[in-house]
Amino acid sequence: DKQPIRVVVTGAAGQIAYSLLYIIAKGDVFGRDQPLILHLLDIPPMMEVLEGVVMELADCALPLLRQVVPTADPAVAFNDVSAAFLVGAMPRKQGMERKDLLSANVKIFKVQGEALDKHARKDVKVLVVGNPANTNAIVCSKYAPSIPAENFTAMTRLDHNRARAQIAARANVPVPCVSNVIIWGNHSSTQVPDASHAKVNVNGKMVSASEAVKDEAWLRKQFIETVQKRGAAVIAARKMSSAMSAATAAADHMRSWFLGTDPDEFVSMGVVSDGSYGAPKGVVFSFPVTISNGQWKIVQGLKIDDFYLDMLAATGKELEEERAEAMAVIQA
Ligand code: NAX
Repeated sequence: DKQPIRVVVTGAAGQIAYSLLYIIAKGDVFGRDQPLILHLLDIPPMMEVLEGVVMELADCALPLLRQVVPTADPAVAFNDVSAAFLVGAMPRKQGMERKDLLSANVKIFKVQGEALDKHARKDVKVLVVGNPANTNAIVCSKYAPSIPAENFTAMTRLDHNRARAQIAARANVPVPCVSNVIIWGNHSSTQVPDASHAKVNVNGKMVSASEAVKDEAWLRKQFIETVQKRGAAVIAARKMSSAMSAATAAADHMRSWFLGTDPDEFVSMGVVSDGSYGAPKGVVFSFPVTISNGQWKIVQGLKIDDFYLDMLAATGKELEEERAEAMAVIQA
């Protein structure tokens, strides 16, 4: 029998966590034979709500879930964890300036970075979901110098899954038939959804997205805009932001990282940039990656059509600006 691993979810009383905790606890992320101890972090005013979540987890009677630790103390939450889903963040409130939002989040991710540094396993895999996810991941990593920078990643898997779903619907194939879409850059409206390297299985034959969709104009315009604006469209309809799909994507991201990608498959992940494809070095930039033995690798040698190059530069520039703003808050 495997020993249980400790997994922390922050923002555990929130709406993404409400879907995510069940997906993790039933074994869909770390494997059906991997027992788990779940650490749930939220802020003190949310402890009563969190108690309700703990009751529901118990009532699911899940065989792999060995213990649940609800807490408002980062030292307890991050103790000995192998995986961290950093979902909790300061949401943008009405009248709040971008700068205020950034400085609130710098504080949160500084505290959590320090707690990871002190208390987590040195091989902890960290996924930042809370926005601005890419920049929060840099801040967190900066305050956890004893943990490799490669272990801090940001979520663009939701955008990746949205892109697959759009192409599958357009090509009239089931969504598992679509792979190798790419989300480049920031998890923001400047992200670059790129289907030019995608593979689509149409009746058993592997073809490009262009061949499957037969509408190049759609791939270069509506497809890109729909994926970029999907979060806003969900808010407009639901009056709340994406939660079920965000939770599913967070689970997909961590499962790929722990268990690896399929042969010939790549997925999108915000990772520390080494300058590949002209992205600025040191920012957390979404790239296509393959994963084996728990290590991600940026896919090299893809030919990037000129059409996407300006967009790649713009999203990289936005990430550099965000990083500069975060560093200014840190130094202030
Ligand atoms: P909710 O507001 O429902 O939940 C957030 C929870 O985080 C709350 O319970 C809050 O008390 C808690 N929290 C706040 N500060 C905390 C701290 N310092 N430590 C621990 N917990 C803290 O938001 P939800 O809809 O669950 O979204 C969470 C975050 O995900 C937001 O920042 C949101 O912008 C971001 N998203 C990121 C996505 C991505 O693709 N990267 C997509 C979905 C989502 O919009």
